[in-house]
Amino acid sequence: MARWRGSGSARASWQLMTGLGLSLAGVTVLAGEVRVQVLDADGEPVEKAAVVVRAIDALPERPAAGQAVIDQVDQEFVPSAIAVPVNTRILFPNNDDIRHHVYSFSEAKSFELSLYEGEPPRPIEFPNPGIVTIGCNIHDWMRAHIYVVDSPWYGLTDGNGAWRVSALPAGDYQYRVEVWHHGLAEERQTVGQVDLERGAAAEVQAVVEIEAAPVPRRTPRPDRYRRYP
Ligand SMILES: [Cu+2]
Repeated sequence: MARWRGSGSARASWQLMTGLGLSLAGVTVLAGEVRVQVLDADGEPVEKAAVVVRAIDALPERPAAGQAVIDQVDQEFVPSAIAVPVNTRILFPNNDDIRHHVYSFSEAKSFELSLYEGEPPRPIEFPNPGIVTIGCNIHDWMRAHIYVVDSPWYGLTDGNGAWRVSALPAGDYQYRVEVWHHGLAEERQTVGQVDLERGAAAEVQAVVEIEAAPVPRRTPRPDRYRRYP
């Protein structure tokens, strides 16, 4: 789990581990694989960062849109982070016995699902790449991040800050590796460029400086909520 740094930091930055800033630790015999580890400035793994890999100088491949669900359970969003392709439709069911009011003011997608229980009236479509932060208007601590990506190769880091993609097209391609995280000043940071020859694998270790989770933007009415432990 990443240790969040204190809030108020004006900027975030990334740095690369070796050479020209890129830790290209070894090219081995595995085919079309890129392994990425994301660490914070203290060397702690960053969990639930989105990693996006793009082929440079190749026709852009569009990821297939799908459907996803972000549940509301015990007054929390489950999962609290998700990476989805552009144009994915996400349903926000409420499994609590109280009403939630789900909203986003994010540039990539702004929407509002007014107070409801059970199934919301409709899924929400996410046509623009970027990071969408959702909250609940009633329970201010509820927070989730939707990473809407425009590449077919993406995922979230695990508890060790690690993620890998092993199905990259064979060939003499260059790939760009990006880390997306809501705590980064720029939200998306290029952390490496990988020359991936046929039958090759590469490792990228990215150190990113991340800010604390955003301060809640609205204050809940005290009579309307009980603080979730
Ligand atoms: Cu709520």
